[in-house]
Amino acid sequence: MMKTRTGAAILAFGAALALAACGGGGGNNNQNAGNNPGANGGNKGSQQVKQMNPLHVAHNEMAGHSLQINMGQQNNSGEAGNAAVVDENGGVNVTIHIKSEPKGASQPAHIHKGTCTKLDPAPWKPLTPVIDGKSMTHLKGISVAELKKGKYAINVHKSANDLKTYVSCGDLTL
Ligand SMILES: [Cu+2]
Repeated sequence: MMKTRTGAAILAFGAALALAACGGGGGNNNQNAGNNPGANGGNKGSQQVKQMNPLHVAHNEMAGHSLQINMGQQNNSGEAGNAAVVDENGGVNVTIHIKSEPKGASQPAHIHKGTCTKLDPAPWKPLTPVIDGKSMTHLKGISVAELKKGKYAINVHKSANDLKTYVSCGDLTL
């Protein structure tokens, strides 16, 4: 019973994050609509079903269909926050929320191999640049299970012109 509740709480947290991110602004909504028309309604429905169904909750807990990630500031940027990676439609949705991003900035973000303390400098997968502290990306053909088998980190760079300066990073696995 305890385990089921924990799973449900994590799922609910993920869903809340996703909903908060989707409702964050016209830009995000437009992006979603462009990539996958009508997907929003379907996603909400299926997430609700998963929360209600104990079998799905138990499955989520065992297979680990989502990762919650702490994003830590780097180089005194103050840009700390969190990120989530959630299995969705044959891929993963990656959402990033960081605070204290400079106004008007568009900061490149990627998944890199390695860890925040020992990062492969070559980006492994590009993510949507972080603007107003937010980024949402759907990556096809990747699963949370696959990510958990390796070492990966999400990092955010100061700007397209200053990729060498990292401002935020979070390890996908501990
Ligand atoms: Cu990067």
